[in-house]
This record gives sequence, C-alpha cells and structure tokens, in this order.
Amino acid sequence: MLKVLGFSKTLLLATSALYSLTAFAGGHLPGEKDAHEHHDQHQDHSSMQAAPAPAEAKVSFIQPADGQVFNSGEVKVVFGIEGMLVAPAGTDTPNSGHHHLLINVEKMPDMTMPLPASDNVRHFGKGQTETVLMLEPGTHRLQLLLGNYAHIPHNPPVLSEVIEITVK
Ligand SMILES: [Cu+2]
Repeated sequence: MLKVLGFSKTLLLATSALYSLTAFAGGHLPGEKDAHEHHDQHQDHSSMQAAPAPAEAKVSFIQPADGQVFNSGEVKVVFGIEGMLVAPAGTDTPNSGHHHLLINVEKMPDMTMPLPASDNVRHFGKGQTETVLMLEPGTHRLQLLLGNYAHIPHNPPVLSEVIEITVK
C-alpha cells in the first residue's frame, strides 16, 4: 500500500510538471493576435476531459484529526484546499473545483467520469467548505476528492489522505 502511494505521488508530480510545461508552452504574451483563438481551443479541449491540476494543488482535512474519537456521531468536517480555488459546480473557472467527501468508500470511483452521488460520495457543489455528518458508532474512513465544474476529478486527481475517526 505504501509503495502504491509512493508511486502515485511520483506519477502525480511528474504529470503535474508536464501539465505546467504544457500550460506554459501554450501561454501567450499580451498583444499576440492569435491569443483568442488559442484560448477558445483550450476551453473546448478542457471541457472534453478532466481539467489539469497544478502541481501544488492539495486538499486536506482541517478537522477532524486523523484518529480522533467522538462521543457522539455528530461530526463537523472542515475541508482545506491549497493551490486551487473552490468554485460551485457548473462554474468552469481555471484551477478550481468543488469538494467531494468520500465516506467509507471501498472501491474508488472512476476518476475519468463525473463522480457518482451517494451516501458514500457526497458532493458539495455549492462550493461549501464544511459539513456536519451524523455517523453511526464505529470507525469511519474519510477522504476528500476535488471535482471540476462537471464533477470530474482533475488530472492528476486532487485527493486527500484518508483519515479514520471513531464514534463511540
Ligand atoms: Cu460534484
């Protein structure tokens, strides 16, 4: 598992670097007369697939803490984001997305498709950055995953560490 994570991280960094280079190479100086055409092409292209995520993009839990134990199942969760912006679903802003909270997910959803919505995969499409869960007693695994305006994870996916909390 650790090896897989290590590999993913390397791949993530390598892919992000590639995207950064591509973005740079495709960039235009002010006054270039074909800038508009290129911009439009880029928009069309990005709507067909996952949006690139900058290398420094990161989502994480501000709370709860990994391993935290609760006496009640009412658990406030606060989402953190770095290197990208939160934008509501339907708003195609570069380097943005909205939070998805994965709760006790056994099998990761397809990262190339719009994320399903269920009790285990919750969308915060209004751009919310916190929520209050009502959890059953037991241990629960939580993970954050950013999705673009169309609920598709970025490439590479902007995914938090998994944290595990316990409700007594
Ligand atoms: Cu969504």
